Amino acid sequence: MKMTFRWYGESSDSVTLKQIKQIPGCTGLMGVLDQYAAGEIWPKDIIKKYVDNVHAAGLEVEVIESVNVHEDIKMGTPSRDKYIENYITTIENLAANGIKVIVYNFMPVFDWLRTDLAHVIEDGSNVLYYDDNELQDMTPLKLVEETTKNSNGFSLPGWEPERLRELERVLDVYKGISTDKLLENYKYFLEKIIPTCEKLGVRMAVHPDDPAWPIFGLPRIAHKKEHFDKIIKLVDSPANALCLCTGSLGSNPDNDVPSIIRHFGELDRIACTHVRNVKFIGPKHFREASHLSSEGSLDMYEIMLALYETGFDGYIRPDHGRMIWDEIGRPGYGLYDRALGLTYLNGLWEAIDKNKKK
Ligand code: DNO
Repeated sequence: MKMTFRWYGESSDSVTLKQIKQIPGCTGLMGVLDQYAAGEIWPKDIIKKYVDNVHAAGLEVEVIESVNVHEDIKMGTPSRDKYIENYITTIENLAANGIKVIVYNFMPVFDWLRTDLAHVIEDGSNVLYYDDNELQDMTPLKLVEETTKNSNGFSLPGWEPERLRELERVLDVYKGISTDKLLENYKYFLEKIIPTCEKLGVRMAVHPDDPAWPIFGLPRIAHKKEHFDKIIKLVDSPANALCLCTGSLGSNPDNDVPSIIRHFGELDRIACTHVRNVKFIGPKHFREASHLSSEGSLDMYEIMLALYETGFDGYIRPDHGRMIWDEIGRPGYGLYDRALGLTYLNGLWEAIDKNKKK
């Protein structure tokens, strides 16, 4: 496996490449270029600049995240073909710069979603937090406003203002779209893009719905094992793979995360993983936690063991740290707690590896 760290780019991240390089055992990035709205082509030369910059810092970048899928593709409107063409061009431009895995999602309208971005916990740090009861009292627009207001001035993935301008119209269209229809639109998209991925040696890695249930009455099709069984068959190719996010799936205690890893790991359909912990508070109610098993509800040892025992040789990154030591940064994406998480995951891996080789 390769241990990596998410980085948004020089002008969009409070964390520097030099800092990332100094985290022991971190060899590369899962990169993001957050200046492009869904549907836009990511230009080859801009990607090259980003990649060259990362290489100059002594790090690899073989994974790019949040290449967002235009809403028209998800809704299956006639204009989707134009956006699929653009998406294919972006895949080609990324591949030309050495990218091997592209993380995306097929969640209608929203990417990940929380009701509080800075929930203070017992140790005085703050974390991302979700309470479904609070969501019931909010309109989607209100939630977007709150989220944007509380993001410390950083853009959040999936919350690009360009995408949200059309929020009300889009929410209305989704009222007529069932989960079956969404899956059909998903298949249409994959059938068009996967041949290019196969040709270029790129794997598409779908990120699970976060949290792992439907919100605002929108159709959601990627939050349990059965869903991913369907998704990998929409186009049965190694290029149609998963970004297994333990915290997203793990937000629903019915999801047995280690066993889901074993299932898709054995099928060799996990291209990369986001490994983080969450703490259940009640039904559809959780907060995030440090990565340590005992601080949350997920067993990180069992998670790493499942990856190890299924021969996982993809990319791992820690995710959504607490804000500790008075750091100010993008919610969930400060340096300190994610660096602690990364070293802990490396420690688990080393212990498992040494034990197996005894
Ligand atoms: C959230 C991230 C997601 C992920 C996208 C991929 O913290 O894991 O924003 O990158 O869903 O499209």
